[in-house]
Amino acid sequence: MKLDRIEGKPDDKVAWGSDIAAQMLHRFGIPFISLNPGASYRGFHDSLVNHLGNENPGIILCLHEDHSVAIAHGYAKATGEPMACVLHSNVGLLHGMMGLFNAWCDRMPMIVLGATGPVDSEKRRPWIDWIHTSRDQGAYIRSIIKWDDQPTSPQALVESMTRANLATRSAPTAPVYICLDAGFQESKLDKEPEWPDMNRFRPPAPPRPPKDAVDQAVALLKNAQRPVIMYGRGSRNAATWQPRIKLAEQLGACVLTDLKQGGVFPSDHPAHYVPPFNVLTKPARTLLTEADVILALDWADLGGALRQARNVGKVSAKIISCTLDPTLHTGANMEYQALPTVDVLMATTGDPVVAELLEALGPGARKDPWKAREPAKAKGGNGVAITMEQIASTLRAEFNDPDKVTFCTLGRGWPFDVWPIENGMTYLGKDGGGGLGSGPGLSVGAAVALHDQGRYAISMLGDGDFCMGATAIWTAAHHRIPLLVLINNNRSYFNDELHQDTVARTRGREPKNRWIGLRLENPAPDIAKLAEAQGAVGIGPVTKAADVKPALEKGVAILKKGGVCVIDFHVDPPVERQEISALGHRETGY
Ligand SMILES: Cc1ncc(C[n+]2csc(CCOP(=O)(O)OP(=O)(O)O)c2C)c(N)n1
Ligand SMILES: [Mg+2]
Repeated sequence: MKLDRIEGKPDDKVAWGSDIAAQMLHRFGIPFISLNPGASYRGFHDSLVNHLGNENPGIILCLHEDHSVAIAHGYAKATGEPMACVLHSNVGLLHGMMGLFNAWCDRMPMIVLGATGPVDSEKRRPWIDWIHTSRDQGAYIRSIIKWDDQPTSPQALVESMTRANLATRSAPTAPVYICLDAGFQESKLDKEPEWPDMNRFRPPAPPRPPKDAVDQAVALLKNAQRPVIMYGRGSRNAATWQPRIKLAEQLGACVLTDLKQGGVFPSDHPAHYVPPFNVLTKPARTLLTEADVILALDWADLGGALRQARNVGKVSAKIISCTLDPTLHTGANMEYQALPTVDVLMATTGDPVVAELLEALGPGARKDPWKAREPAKAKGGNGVAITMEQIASTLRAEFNDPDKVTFCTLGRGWPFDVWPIENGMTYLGKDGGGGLGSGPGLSVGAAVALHDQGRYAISMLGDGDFCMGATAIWTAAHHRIPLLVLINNNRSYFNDELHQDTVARTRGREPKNRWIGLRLENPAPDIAKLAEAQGAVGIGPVTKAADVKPALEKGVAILKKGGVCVIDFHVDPPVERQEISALGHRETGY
């Protein structure tokens, strides 16, 4: 990875208001700051470059603010740590809002710097400074961040940023926003502020669950004949991986995991009942109706999962759940999801509960899961058309060390039977907020985190998602961030074809028209050329099964050499997806 180098030596004297903000990021150990420039923070920009020397944090330049946020988001998904990003005045903030919404729903930490003003109207340049000044800029985003502030003095800025750093890193993590007055940024300081001792402002560990709740949970789990563990949000850290396996094996539990979160359990383990899902598959729903105890560990939508299960039968299990999420809930958005029925509720995150339960259960023999996992359905291709299975198996064969591959994000239809989740870094999860166009930025952000970890950053994205966020690839090319992006190109906003099919059938109208206003054809956007235009290597369109291997060989070689490559695969949706109809949607309750 390459950051731009400054001429001359940085001026390490803290002399201007904005130097304080740059210093604070440096003292928090923030390695990178993604941005698209703007005059509202020209003072702060100068502090990053000429005071800090464009190091720690180093600037990652983006072509769109949505990408600045998505990159910070992807970085947090890979590391659990915040990056910083800057959003210029109200306009950059408005562009970055969708990315922020995704990060908010995904409960990912990041420090967002913004700017407004000058608040003192005497200092405003005509027109432009006036339109880019808001009375309460944080109000634009207050419903999708954890905390915000607009401090007005040097010492207040120090305290405000210290609080922001603590808030974003404390569970439940989420973005925070500090708005810097343009006038204050450019004011000369009389003296340096008092700097905090960062050892004395460290985020607390998530709470241990209370003993009586653990006792109740253990009593239920010890007597359970048919326990199901729903592993939701969890750390990528290797130290939490093994305990999750141990708990499932000791209980003889069946395990479910959610595609929306990063991988938290080996998807090829005998206890992992069905492949990770977005919406509960029918066998998963049936499993929940058969369970006698359900242990849900920070599952993002337990209420929704139980509702889906109730579509196929009664859920009579006792339910144990842990989450800190309600501490973020306001009435503004409904990302808090349906209210689940819970018998034992613990206010903490999943990993401490796993540790505490293992300790309370004591040593125990490994048991087989009470129900054998669903066998993977054989999906042979016809040898001509490209399938996801072929892409996954051919890609895997290109690596001697496939456990070193990280899928930054995966679109629909990834065959986990061909390439399973085998460690906490195999798969980083989805966008969190369902905001399209985030895939390229998330991938670049994760690749930033992975570039010096000896891991390979690969993504599989939809054509619609890629086209919306394509210019994020320029950032990877410019900063030499190694990344391989594979496009599952069905030349359509296919997800919506299913919706239009559903509506037409429900209304007794013509489902054959479902593609109108949705297909990306005549011409299909040339994704390889889009990638080439960003300075990456673009391959494709690859339209035949026979061309998959050479394309992947080339793409992986570029990745291994530290390059950026995008391969456009024309993959038709699998038959079962093409034929899904109103019935398919209604079955899942969607
Ligand atoms: C910002 C935004 N705009 C529109 C949508 C609605 N939407 C959800 S999925 C989807 C189609 C995505 O297309 P693609 O990435 O090609 O995936 P496919 O469904 O074809 O597999 C659309 C348009 C959205 N979620 N977010
Ligand atoms: Mg598509």
